[in-house]
Parts: sequence; C-alpha cells; structure tokens
Amino acid sequence: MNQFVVVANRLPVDAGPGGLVSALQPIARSSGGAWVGWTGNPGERPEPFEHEGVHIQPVELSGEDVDHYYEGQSNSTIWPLFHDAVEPPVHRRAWRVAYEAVNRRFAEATASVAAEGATVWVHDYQLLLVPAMLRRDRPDLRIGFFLHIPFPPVELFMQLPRRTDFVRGLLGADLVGFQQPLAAQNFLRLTTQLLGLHPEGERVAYEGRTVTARAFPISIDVAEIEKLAADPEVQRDAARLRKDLGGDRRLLLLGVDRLDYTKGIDQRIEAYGELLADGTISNDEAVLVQVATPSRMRVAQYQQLRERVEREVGRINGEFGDVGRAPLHYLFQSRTRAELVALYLAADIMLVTPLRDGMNLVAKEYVAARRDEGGALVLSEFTGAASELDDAFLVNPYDVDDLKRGIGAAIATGPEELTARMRRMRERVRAHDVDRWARDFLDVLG
Ligand code: ADQ
Repeated sequence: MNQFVVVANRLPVDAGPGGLVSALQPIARSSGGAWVGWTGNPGERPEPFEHEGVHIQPVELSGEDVDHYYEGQSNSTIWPLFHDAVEPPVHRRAWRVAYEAVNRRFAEATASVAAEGATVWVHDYQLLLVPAMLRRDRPDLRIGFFLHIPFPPVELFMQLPRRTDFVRGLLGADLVGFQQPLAAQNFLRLTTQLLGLHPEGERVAYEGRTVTARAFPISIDVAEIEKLAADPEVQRDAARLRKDLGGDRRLLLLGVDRLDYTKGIDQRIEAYGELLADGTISNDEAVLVQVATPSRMRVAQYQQLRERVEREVGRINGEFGDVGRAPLHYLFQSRTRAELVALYLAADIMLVTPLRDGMNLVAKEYVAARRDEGGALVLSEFTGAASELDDAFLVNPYDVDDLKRGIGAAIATGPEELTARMRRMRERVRAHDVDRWARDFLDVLG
C-alpha cells in the first residue's frame, strides 16, 4: 500500500527522461509511492513490478480501448475541443462508453494500491472522470488533478456530449490544477452554468467539500537541460550543425514540435515561404530546420497534417532551393534530448508558434539551454509559456503577416537587446523549474 500515487495514461517506463517523470519519480520514490498507467502496448498485461524504487501498477488496454478511449475520445474529441476546436472534434457514443470504462479501470487500479488517507495525483485529459470515481470508492483519499492542456471557454466546452459528467469528474478532486488562471476560471464558471454552484475566488463548495481550482504553470528540469548544454560533446554537435548548414553567414531558424495541428507548423512554414518569396530573406542568408516528431499517426487528422506540411516543404525547397543548399530542412523524426539541446544551441531564432498550447515546454527548454544568453525566441501568444516569457517576440500565429513581422523583428534586433531579453527569460525559467511546480501543487493539495 502506498502513501503517494501518481495516475497518468502512460507509465514512467521506456518513456525517456520527460519533465513529468523526472519531477514526480523522486517524490514517488522518497514517499514509497506508486504509479498507475498503461505500458503503451495494447493487450499487454504485465504483473505489477518495481521500477527505480516506485511500485508500478499497469492498467491493461485492449486494441479496441486504444482505438476508442485513446485515439477516439481522448485524441479526436477532447484534444481538439480543448484546443479551441482548431480541428473539428469528432463525437462518437462508442468512444464515450470506452472512455468511461477505461477511466473506471484506472480508478480501480488506483484504489487497489493507495493506502488509507493516501495522496493521489491524477494527470491529464485522458482521465477526466477518474477523480469522481475514486472519490466514490475511497472518500479517505486526498485527490489532486492536473490538466496539461488548455481548458476551453464555456461556449466551446458546452458542445461536449455528456459535458456535466466531465465537470463532475473533476469536482471529485480536492485540488484541480491548470496551466493558466484563465483555464481555472473557465472551469469554475462551468460549475455555475451546469451545476448551479457558487464559486468564491478559487474555491467552490460541492457535496459537502471544498474544491480548489488554481493555475500551476508547469516547467522543465532546468538542471538536466543546462547540464546537456554544458556538455562539450553537445557543444561540438551544435558547432557542426551550424557549419553543415552554412556557417555564421546563414541565420539558423528552428522549430521543434510533435507533428500536431495545434502547433501551427503549416502556418509557420507558410510564413517562412513568404519571407523567401518577397525577398525579406534569401536562401543564402537563412535556413529553417523543422523537427516534427511523429505523433498519433493512426488518427486521420494527423495523416492529413503530415501530407499538408510535406507538400509545402517540397514546394518551398523546389522553388527557393539550390543544388546542395535547401532553405528548409524537415525532419520527421524523434531525437534524443542531447540532439535537441545541440539544435537549441545552434539556433539563432527559435520559432514556437502554436495556435493553442497548454504550456509548451520546447520554449522553456530553448531558454534553459542558452547558458550563453544568445538566441531569440519567437513565441505564440496562445501558449501558456507566453504569460511567463513576455520577453520573447510574441506573435499571433493565425496572422501570417504578424508571424513574418515577429520573425523580422527577431532578425533585426541587435545582440545587446537580445541578450537582455534572454537573460530575463532565463531568470524566470531557472527560478520556476518542474520540481518547484510539483512541490507547489502538492503543498496546496496538503
Ligand atoms: P506537448 O503537446 O507534447 O505537451 P510540449 O510542451 O512542447 O508539447 O512538450 C513536448 C516535449 O517533447 C518536450 O519536452 C520536447 O523536448 C519533446 N520533443 C519534441 N519533439 C521531440 C523530438 N523530435 N525528439 C525528442 N523529443 C521531442 C503537453 C501539452 C503542453 C504542455 C505539456 C506539459 O500539449 O502544452 O506544455 O504537455 O504539460
């Protein structure tokens, strides 16, 4: 039995050293904790095991669960709806049924490993119903929930079939954490609209308890990124990248994203193409590297995005390229963290231009990597990160002209000003790393 339980769609095994895992693993280990989640392989049913001092409680998903709960309700309904419906959400009854059944399975697995009075921390949009299910079975638990993605405005949320169930699901928690204050307010407003509750400030009384909704902007493992950035081998790789791409005469622009329609990759590439077309930049002066990590490739909208992006990349390279010199390097590949940091160190201008993003850790990783206080960040105002990194060149990614203006401003700004901006952004990120985020949340949860 465990005093602290993390509940997330994926287990911290084989997941690589992601920020969430590195923040929560030490806490889980030191408090004799457990982690409830899916291995990532359909049909696999490993027995519970120990991993780096944490009890691992696997939850089984069948192939159909993956189709309906994960790729369906989670990634084709909730994900697009919560990101401003930038792609139309798809609604299917069978998906909702599977989502509820899988959430029930997660709640039961959690109840089976949580000690009397334990603290349970549930994560993200795949598990919105778990807090209420757990509360019903185990009223003794302290339950926290954190949403990693945006929480939409009331009018959009109201489109969701069975919407009240999802609000009740979250109200099962004692503390509901969001990336941004506005998201917490959206949620509290819905408790009035759908359940007639009366929130006061961050708190709302519900079924004889008090639920708190508050922003806890997530961050990264700054020390890990700084260590990689100080590694001579990583620095050598960064220098080699610059040399291969044309040396210091050529400005290096960089994008790093999962290939997702929320990330604004096609708009970014379009803006770059226009800058080449209208002669603001030339292939001799600049080059764009876009890393697009394969993601959710079984979902139709992601395949369509891939086709759009790859067509546009081909068009731009065809139109503006030269033999042995392409204006746009597109990598549909995953990279190690060391390779990403080498790219961050090499890049003069980092382009983070999502249409909507809960936080965006790539922006913070770039800032953390720039121990030299070099580089510039062009950042969408629709990311959570924009509230903290207002020394970036902020842009509206829906407006191609504004994207071009932001990139142009970053190019035109002198090194002193860029250093001052980067220094202030680094202070912010270094003072608020992921460890502090986890401690803040758990302190309030109590
Ligand atoms: P994501 O949508 O996945 O996260 P992001 O916050 O940028 O977006 O995190 C992506 C992570 O994957 C970063 O750590 C990045 O380094 C890594 N990554 C990206 N491309 C990679 C590649 N090619 N190879 C290896 N690693 C790569 C969701 C929400 C965000 C929120 C986070 C955390 O959508 O808004 O910031 O969760 O809460």
